[in-house]
Amino acid sequence: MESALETASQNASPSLSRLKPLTGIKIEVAGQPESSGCGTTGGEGKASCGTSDGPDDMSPEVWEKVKNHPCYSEEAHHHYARMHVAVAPACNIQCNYCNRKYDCSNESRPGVVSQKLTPDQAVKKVIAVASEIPQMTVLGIAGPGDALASPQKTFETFRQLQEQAPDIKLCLSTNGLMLPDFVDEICKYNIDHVTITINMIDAEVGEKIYPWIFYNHKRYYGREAAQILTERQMLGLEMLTARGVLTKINSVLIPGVNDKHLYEVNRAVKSRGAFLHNIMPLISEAEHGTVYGLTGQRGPSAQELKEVQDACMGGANLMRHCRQCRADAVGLLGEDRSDEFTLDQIEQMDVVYDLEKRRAYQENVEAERQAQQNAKHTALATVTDRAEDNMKVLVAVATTGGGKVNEHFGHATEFQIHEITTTSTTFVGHRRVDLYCQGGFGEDEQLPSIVNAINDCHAVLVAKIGACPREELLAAGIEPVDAYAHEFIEKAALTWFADYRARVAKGEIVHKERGDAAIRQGAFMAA
Ligand code: CLF
Ligand code: SF4
Repeated sequence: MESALETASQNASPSLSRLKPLTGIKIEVAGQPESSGCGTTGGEGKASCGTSDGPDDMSPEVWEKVKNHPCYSEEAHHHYARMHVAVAPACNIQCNYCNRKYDCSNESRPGVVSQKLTPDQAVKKVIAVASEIPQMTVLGIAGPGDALASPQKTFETFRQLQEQAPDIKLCLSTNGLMLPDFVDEICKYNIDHVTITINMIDAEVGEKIYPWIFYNHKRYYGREAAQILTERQMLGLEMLTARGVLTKINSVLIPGVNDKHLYEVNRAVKSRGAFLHNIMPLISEAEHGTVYGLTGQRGPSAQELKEVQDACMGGANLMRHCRQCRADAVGLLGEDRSDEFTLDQIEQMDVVYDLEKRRAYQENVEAERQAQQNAKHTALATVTDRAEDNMKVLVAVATTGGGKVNEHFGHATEFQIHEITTTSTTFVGHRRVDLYCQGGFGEDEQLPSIVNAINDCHAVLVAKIGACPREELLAAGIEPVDAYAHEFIEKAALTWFADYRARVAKGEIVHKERGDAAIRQGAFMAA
């Protein structure tokens, strides 16, 4: 194993045989074609990717890779789960947003220490989770350090899983420094999804993010370190593209450091065949003890994040549904079931890896997914108001899934945000919030933080809402709407917007621009 890793290829051609980029998820109103998500034929000007309503606009090979990957398909993330195993503790670079006591900020929310696993323990855990959660389709290694700084542990885990759980997709996340050395190894184990965190392509920007790297038995500092890192990242990306591996680029948006620069990053990674670009907000709370946290470097507001994402439209397609999950996360994106699968609990489990049962379950998921898509299209066809004007607003939506407005305001731990025009709805992200309803009672202390998180929205669509939060939301200028409970989100949003514009036209209300919203870090999630 060691020798194979040490002789990992430097020979793969970096020439570009690019995958076609993906389309976004702009949903058009009745009578107009619905632009389906992660296609391979477009993407220009599309708002979001990591999605698809169907395989029609991409090659069968690409569709096969993305259709049940919750990060590469926005639509799939409602149906399929991923898990991470924390087998890679070491790192070979220092990011100013990282404190080694915590999970890797590149792919995880800092603040929670992982239970580090050996490859054998990790494989056992994956098999146990796959048996309990048959919709778990992807296994990722995303730290808590860098997956390729501990290559033996990383690839031994993948090797065993390829043998024991052949239907699980393998996914790897790396800072990219050692990537060119391991492209052969990545292909050998059919790891066909690789994330590279690329925060800059200019060493002058990079030296503000990376104080040092450790490369070829030597420590490099400042601009020289950043220059080596960016060259290695670009080479690794090109090599993966040439080998047909799907790549996603994660970028941490650091206001005042790389916010103006990420557009160039987007274009550079697109030209090298990146499949998706995931621009994530910096998390930099002082208690994490990171350089940025301690020096007061702030993260972006919701609108700052959206502005950078919007500016990047037309380049590499954007992922907007990332939850910055932990390096040992288990479950659907946005939920974390890792507590159910500690090593002690796994020891007690009667684990059987039943491939047929998993397949049968996933066939049912696909049937349900298709039924939801069909029902959504039918519902959208009934929206008839297609007046053309330039008005557009954001709405927050409380949902438990199924593409419907079906969550009570008080039970929501996050809201989906959609941008609505008269003719389209576009998913623009999630906002995490503090749970309002705790122990059966509304918690008024939480309300200001919820208002802050959706303060740029004109309305919040919910299945139900109590009198108290309703009044406070109205006072804050956000309209609580429960008239469309259990309707499809797009139809509900468009119908509400038609009604809103009618009320504005009649002079019943005055349309005003909304302000900015805060990105909530470390919100209270437990019910
Ligand atoms: Fe994990 Fe990352 Fe693979 Fe997904 S996460 S290694 S690509 S399986 Fe996904 Fe989590 Fe965002 Fe990462 S939501 S932090 S993008
Ligand atoms: Fe931390 Fe990940 Fe950066 Fe390494 S690559 S310093 S583990 S955030």
